[in-house]
Amino acid sequence: MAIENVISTAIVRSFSEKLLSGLDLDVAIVGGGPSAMVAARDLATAGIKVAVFERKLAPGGGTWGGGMLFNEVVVQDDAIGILDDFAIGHKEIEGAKGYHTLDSVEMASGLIFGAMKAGARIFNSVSVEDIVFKEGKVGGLVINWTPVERLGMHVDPLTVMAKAVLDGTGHPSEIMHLATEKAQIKLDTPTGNVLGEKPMWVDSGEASTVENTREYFPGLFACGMSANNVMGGYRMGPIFGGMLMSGRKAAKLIAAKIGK
Ligand code: 48H
Repeated sequence: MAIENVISTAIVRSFSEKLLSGLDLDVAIVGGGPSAMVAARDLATAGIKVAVFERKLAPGGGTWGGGMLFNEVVVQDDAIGILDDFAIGHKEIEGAKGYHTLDSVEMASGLIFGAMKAGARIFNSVSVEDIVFKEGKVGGLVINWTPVERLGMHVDPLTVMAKAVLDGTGHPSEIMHLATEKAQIKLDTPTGNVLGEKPMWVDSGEASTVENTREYFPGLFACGMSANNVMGGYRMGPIFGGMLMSGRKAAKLIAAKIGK
């Protein structure tokens, strides 16, 4: 076989195997931001079959850009253990004990690498356009290539079945909106709907991100900014400890729910 064919055949075969093994999951995570990456790593470490579906070419969500494109972020003491689990470096801020700066590119790449090395699969350039809602239960995701979505091409999607779905889509809580608007699901919130994110209040937002990380409908969980948006928490800017701790909490809750 010509080397040109060897390369193409190997890629098609290898990707097909990966995709086939990703069609039936324990946990399907939507979005590859920092909270999702921690959840993916922890779930995979616990032997749970998990895959992340990320719309963009590069997973990592809002991590890369730091604060206003200064590629540094801040993480507080409570979440330093999670950075250490991923071997991501950090240094304490002079005069602000308990708060650390770190390079946002190291954080994004470290989270992605750590999740993959633990055994999580990441499907990039894949957009989740719908959920599977069968006999009153959330059963999985409906996926398509992002370029198909962006170009508005009339191409039917594929489905991924999962015991649990984690909405890690960040500020827009896309999966929760699909759930309420298309499946008419009543979420476990005061109104049954997404309450909507509030303005900036750093310490409140950090705490509520973790608090709001939970199951909102049987089999449907939210983490990170998505969880905060669902429950009307405050935003917090470029501090990421809450996101990391939210991912860890989501993994614990989901593992307990699916009995692993
Ligand atoms: C596939 C999708 C879809 C879809 C969205 O926003 P993220 O970085 O996620 P979090 O919640 O872990 O982190 C939030 C943090 O980055 C942030 O924005 C902070 C701290 N803001 C504070 C403030 O004050 O503004 O990533 C979400 C990811 C992105 O990569 C999207 O592309 C992806 O989800 N995504 N992927 N299918 N339907 N929707």
